[in-house]
Amino acid sequence: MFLTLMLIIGLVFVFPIYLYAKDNVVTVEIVKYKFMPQEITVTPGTTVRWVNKEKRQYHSVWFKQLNEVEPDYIFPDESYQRKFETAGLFPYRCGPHPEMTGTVNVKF
Ligand SMILES: [Cu+2]
Repeated sequence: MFLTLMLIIGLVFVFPIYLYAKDNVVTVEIVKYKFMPQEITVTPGTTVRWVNKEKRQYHSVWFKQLNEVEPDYIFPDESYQRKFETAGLFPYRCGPHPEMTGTVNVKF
């Protein structure tokens, strides 16, 4: 009886949290000097993780239009992540390669 109760509690409370947390990270790959996908739409509270899939080239994910300083470069197999709490359009670019651009569209 106790075990059944714990199992039910586990399924009802813990599992949805697990799913929620799992679904709450979106990955953008950096391949061949491109952000893939270039534009993503996420809900507020989502963490976006950029993963550098290049063989040699480093990049950065710079929200220059938010008047931020450029973050550290991300080297191959490294990643950069950022959580988006508020709705809006968030364009970014790569520091060393101004032609590399992307947008995070955060909306409900
Ligand atoms: Cu770059």
